[in-house]
Amino acid sequence: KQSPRNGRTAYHFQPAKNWMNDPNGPLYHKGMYHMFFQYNPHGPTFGTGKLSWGHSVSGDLVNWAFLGTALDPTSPFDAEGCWSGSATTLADGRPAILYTGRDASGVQVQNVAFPKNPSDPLLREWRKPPGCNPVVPQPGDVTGNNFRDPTTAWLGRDGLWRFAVAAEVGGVGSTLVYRSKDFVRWERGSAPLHASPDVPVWECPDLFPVAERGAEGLDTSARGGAGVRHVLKLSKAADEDYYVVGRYDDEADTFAPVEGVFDWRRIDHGHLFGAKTFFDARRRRRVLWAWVDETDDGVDKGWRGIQTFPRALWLDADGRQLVQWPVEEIETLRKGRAALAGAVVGAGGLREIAGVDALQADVEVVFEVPESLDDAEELDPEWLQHDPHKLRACAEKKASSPGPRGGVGPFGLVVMASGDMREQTTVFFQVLRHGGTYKVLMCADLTRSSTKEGVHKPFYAGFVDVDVEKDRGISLRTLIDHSVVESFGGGGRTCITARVYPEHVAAGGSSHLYLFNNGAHPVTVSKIEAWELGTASVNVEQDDRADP
Ligand code: DQQ
Repeated sequence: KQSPRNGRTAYHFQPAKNWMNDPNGPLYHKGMYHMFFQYNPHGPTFGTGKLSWGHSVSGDLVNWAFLGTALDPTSPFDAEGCWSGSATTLADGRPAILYTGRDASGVQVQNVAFPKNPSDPLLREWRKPPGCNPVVPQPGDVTGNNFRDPTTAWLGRDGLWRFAVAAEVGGVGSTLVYRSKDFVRWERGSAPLHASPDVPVWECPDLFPVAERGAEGLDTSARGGAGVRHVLKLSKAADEDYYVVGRYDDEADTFAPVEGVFDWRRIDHGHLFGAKTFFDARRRRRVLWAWVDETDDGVDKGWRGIQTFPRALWLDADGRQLVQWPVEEIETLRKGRAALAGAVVGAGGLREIAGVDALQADVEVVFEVPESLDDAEELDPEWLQHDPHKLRACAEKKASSPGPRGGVGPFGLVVMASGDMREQTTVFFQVLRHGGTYKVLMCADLTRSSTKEGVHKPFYAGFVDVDVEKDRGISLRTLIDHSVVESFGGGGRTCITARVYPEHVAAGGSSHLYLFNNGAHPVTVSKIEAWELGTASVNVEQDDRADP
């Protein structure tokens, strides 16, 4: 039984205490992974936003050592906060940071910082050259003081560096590009990389290349052209993270979606924010981090904010959507393994997966849908609007009435369930008929995740781009870690990240993990592997380590 960890996770990145939000400047440098993050060293709230950059290093993306803060709001050009930004490896191998400062009067500007001692592999100290900061003051046509979050820079064929930054220009949410020869003097590109008249404020942009075939990552400066596409990712203020796949032309600094329109797709159908990727040169991977905020009622537990478990990501064979998957280093944490041989879960069935600690687990399952899909329910066209409230109504209808009903699904996992099942979080699929074909809906139903009041208990849903008539197997991988449940459906095409705060867990009660099937027909589970995961060493405070 786990001692109450106050919801703290065992293997997700989080500081030992205090407030954390966006990931900043993730970087692989001289054999070490660096993670910087928006950090309030003084307490567990965003407060006035006068944030620093926390800094941790790791050899494996799993275990992390906190090095303190790399940037603090101590200069005129960041006195009100060192806000989000990115790291770039320059031509001579030295890293550089570009970040947003809120200057002494709260105006957002862009600054540069370099390692104080470039030969220190831990990059412990950074200097912000006063002579040149801000390298990009706020332009006159920016409105709403929305001018922030510079990306990792990339080199164009003309030998000039470029970075992108989110800006509200005349009320229009835009992605601007700046160019420089020396990384200090920057010129604004003539036209924005993208502009959304209907969205005034975007944040945390990311622009990165992806190979059209295979899962290997590309360096951020990889040229567009045959075999390479680019992803433009943006966080919509007070909303979610979106991306679109397109073609970036470094000649004209233009980005054109492959589908001709900005058909924004969600990075994750649960809730995360400020996602940022980096190129992991060691394993030639594109790796994504994203902030996952607390969704409890703000209770003071001394800390707030975790990051997703790092995800490798690549382009799906359809050339339009991303596939995300926990980096393989997670396997170093695998302890006890429970394997249920191919199980059949009958209509209305519930089968416990015993033998692993249900609070720190990694579960991989393949559900084979029944031969006949005749009973699949009709998809309500309103659901296509991805209206979570409609979808939630659907789930509540389903989840509340016991026993099997018509339909193919819902079938999936019950996680973090109390012994009496009064608390439970379900992650499931529902096969729905839609105009002569079938769509697969993936859901995470948190409506009964906790008996605690004041805790957000949403219902998340997204469609999974799989063709069940061609391949009856639908895969689900779920990482469980005390107060977070990260699910990857359809091999990682559809992800749902959810925070849960069950009282039975807080009280140190035992938690259970089940397969379930509330459809009308038995479902065969052709693969089920569940591992208990150990506790990683994540930013453990020295005094903690002193404990016996
Ligand atoms: N958080 C940072 C900003 C960014 C926002 C400040 C997104 O730079 O736009 O902590 O969460």
